[in-house]
Amino acid sequence: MATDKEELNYGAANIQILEGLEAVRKRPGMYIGSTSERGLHHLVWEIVDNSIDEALAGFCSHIEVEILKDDIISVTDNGRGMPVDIHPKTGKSAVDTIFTVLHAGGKFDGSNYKVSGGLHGVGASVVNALSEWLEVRVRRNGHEYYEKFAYGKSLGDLADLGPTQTAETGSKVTFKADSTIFTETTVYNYETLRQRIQQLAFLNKGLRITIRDKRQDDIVENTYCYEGGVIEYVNYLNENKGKIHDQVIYCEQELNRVTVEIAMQYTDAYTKNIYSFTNNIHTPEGGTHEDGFRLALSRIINSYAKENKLFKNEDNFQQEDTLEGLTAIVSIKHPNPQFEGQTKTKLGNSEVRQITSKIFGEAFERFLLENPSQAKAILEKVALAAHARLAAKKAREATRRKSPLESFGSSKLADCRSKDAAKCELYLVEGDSAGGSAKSGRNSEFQAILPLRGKVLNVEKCRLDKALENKEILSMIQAIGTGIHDDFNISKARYHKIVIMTDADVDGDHICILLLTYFFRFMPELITEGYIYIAKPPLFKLQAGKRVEYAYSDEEKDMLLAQMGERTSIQRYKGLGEMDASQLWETTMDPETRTLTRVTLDDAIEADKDFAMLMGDEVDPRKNFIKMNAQYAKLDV
Ligand code: 28G
Repeated sequence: MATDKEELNYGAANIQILEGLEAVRKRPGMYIGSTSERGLHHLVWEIVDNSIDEALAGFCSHIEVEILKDDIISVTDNGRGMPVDIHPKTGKSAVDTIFTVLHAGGKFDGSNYKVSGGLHGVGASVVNALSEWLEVRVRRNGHEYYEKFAYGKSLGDLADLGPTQTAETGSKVTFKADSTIFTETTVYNYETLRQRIQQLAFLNKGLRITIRDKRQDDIVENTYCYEGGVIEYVNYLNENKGKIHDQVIYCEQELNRVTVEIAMQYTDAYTKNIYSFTNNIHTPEGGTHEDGFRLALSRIINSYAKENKLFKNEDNFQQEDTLEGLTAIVSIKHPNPQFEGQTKTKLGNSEVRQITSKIFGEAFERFLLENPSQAKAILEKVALAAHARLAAKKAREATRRKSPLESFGSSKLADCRSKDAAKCELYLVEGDSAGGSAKSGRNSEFQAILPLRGKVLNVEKCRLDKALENKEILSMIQAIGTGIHDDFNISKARYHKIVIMTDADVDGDHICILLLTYFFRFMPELITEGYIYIAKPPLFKLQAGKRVEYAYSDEEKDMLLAQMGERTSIQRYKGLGEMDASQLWETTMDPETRTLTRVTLDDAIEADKDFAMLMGDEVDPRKNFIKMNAQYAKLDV
């Protein structure tokens, strides 16, 4: 029995705890970034991160993530099981503390147990606070334990359900997101979860992770486990690319409590793909780990070239020469990472530059010495890149000299009247005929139209200097006004919305991917700053008497058809060109009624792989992709 005084203290502690989680419910965005679809998925990562930490501690080899009917998420791991012992002060179990105290078990408790952790890394209590209900089961000490919560509040102390049949240990968390918080959607996207889970499997070698979708009767699932970790990640990214050398270069080492793991391989592409991670978090803005890697890479290549007397005209390779065609994964684990930058995805810890540079530099130097033929191939690639750099510089200077105004004469741009970039929109339209409809249908105050003819140049397969000889690309650069590549300056953008508008068919998709490739390669900030959009033209027009409706998907068509009755006529739009100016305005361009999808860099890695597959030299996967999509297009009819 508790004394009165203890009762009082216990109550006080409880009130504080409630206040903590109330704060989360009041301002969820502060804890999980947003309450959009993205925030919803964030809940899953907060829970999965705890399982990953248990794996990093060396006690968990398998994690299972299930989406159950009603969009309930269940995460299971075979770790030691969350501790169940009672905390002497609060009188509560450790499980209870993990789920009801803000930041419990996180990086805030001074221990170094927690290494993993999403961008927000706020822990299980935040998920609990934002769930209609959450259930936890722990297997430990030969017993199973259970506790349930609603809106973050315990519905009863941790219960001992008695002995288990097997000696297996682990944790299982099941929760349903609170739909009054996640008002946009509570529906999980399998592909989003699958991609990140595959990435987590690549980043944590040997860890097996399963994702299973049980929302439909036919269950969908994927299991990932990579013994080679980041080496297999590089193999996967380079699958459809021409390799300059066979072996993926690899190092893994710990120094001053920082673990550095790097895998890299050169391809015959002209672009670089360096993906860096800190504690499994993607750091697209780079930081000291990436800097250290790049520094060591160019330092070692230059000293190798010097020692082997490989320099001809040049006396030095620049860093960018050593990056051309490179695919690299830089993954570090740090007990106390400092994130900086616009989106807090840039690693700031200064000591990491040295550590990464030293670990990678030694390994890479050794690789070059031990593998002379692969070293030769790499050095030749770098030398070629250096020569191309000079040619590209000349070409770039040529575009810069032309101001947008003097070159509009040759381009087909129909500009808008407003000069307020924040209000202006540029529509990139497939084909002259759709371009014509768009020009007559638009609101010319703030909407500009640039018709693009034919297939936009494939930038994956050429260097910058070639890309700049392409008329379509030139008129796009000139219209947008930012310059490109190293000369890029977002503040010069003449439009804050750039909308890709192509036919809803395979060719249209292809042109859209080509344009995205182009932006991804040469103007990535336009994507990261959220300037790039994809327009969604309707697939069907339904008419019953005077009532006209547009459907943007098959489901929508079926729904409308059921509403409008038997005698509805259906027109399937095969292309934008079939719409007249007013239809195009109403369905695809009118800010009041249109649907635009904002392009994000979130899936840049996936997208880049798709690009490589679509554009690369290996024809078969490309054919398959197009066939697959052609099939979908057929099924749509
Ligand atoms: C299923 C979904 C999510 C987890 C564990 C295991 C331990 C633990 C979790 O400890 C944190 C640890 C000591 C300060 C640790 C068990 C040590 C011994 C654990 C999970 C922080 C709490 N035995 N498994 N937490 N302490 N799985 N999966 O949440 O240092 S959380």
